[in-house]
Amino acid sequence: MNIAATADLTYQGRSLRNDGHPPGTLAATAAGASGAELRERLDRDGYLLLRDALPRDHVLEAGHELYRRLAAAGQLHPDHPPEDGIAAPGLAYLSAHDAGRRNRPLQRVVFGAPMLAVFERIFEAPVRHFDYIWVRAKSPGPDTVTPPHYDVVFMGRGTHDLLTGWTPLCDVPLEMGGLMILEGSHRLTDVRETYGRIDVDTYCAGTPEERPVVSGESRWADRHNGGHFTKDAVSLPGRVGGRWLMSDYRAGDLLVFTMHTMHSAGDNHTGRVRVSSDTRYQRAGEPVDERWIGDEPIAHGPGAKRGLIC
Ligand SMILES: O=C(O)CCC(=O)C(=O)O
Repeated sequence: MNIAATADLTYQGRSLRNDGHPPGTLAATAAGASGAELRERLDRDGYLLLRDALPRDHVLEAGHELYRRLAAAGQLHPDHPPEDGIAAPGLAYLSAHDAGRRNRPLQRVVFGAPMLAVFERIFEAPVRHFDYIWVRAKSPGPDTVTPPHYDVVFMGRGTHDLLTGWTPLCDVPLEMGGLMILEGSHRLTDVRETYGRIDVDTYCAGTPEERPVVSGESRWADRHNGGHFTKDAVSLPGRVGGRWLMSDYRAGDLLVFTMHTMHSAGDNHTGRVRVSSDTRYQRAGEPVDERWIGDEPIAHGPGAKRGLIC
């Protein structure tokens, strides 16, 4: 099925309607499907789109809380209620990395029983989540795309049997630039064996220009393209095959995908800020990537950097 011709779909201003590889639609799986069915679909497609998997009122409340924080920081339009999420005039870029901290409404959604139940069904085991919550607030315009990447390059120091839960915290029509997945990308062996083996927090020890920290001032020289496979989502299907698969999302939907599922997000063509979170889940008994655990996860900070002989 092809995406409606009317939806405005661009990535940094360029059309995503690549003639040879027109975008397609993400296929939904019943949220109540058995663990076996969920695992089979995940293995086949590299993702699960579960409609109405989470309590919509809790999800909307989490989104409203984010909007209130953005409004308090002057990033929303002062003439509208914060809960409408209307961007402030001229708003180009938003940083919301701290907005997941001390945020009870959001924690109730991403660490609460309905979410954990989904992952327990998939893993058929008790699960744990990473403590770090990635919050995204995407302003209108071409400046806040998410370039194509695998998540494993950012969080691959524990088990790779780890899943991402991408949670829209507002309704996200296609033209708002919600998450899109590259069809079949979890089966791209060459990409998995090369790019997929990167750890973004490594550097070549012994080369002074790549020392991660000098006198407290970060001099980190990124040798990994920010962890992105490419900055160009438009031509990627032509390079490696597949189509960008996308969808409208409603608050309450959940998109689950593997560490080796290529994903990206395009431009937001609405006047509203797109709010979402992404969080990670694994079997409780398996090794965990310590960068994302605890009250103050070290994340990609100096403590995460590892020197390699290269
Ligand atoms: O929401 C986005 O634009 C990016 C999300 C993402 O990269 C992820 O879920 O891993």
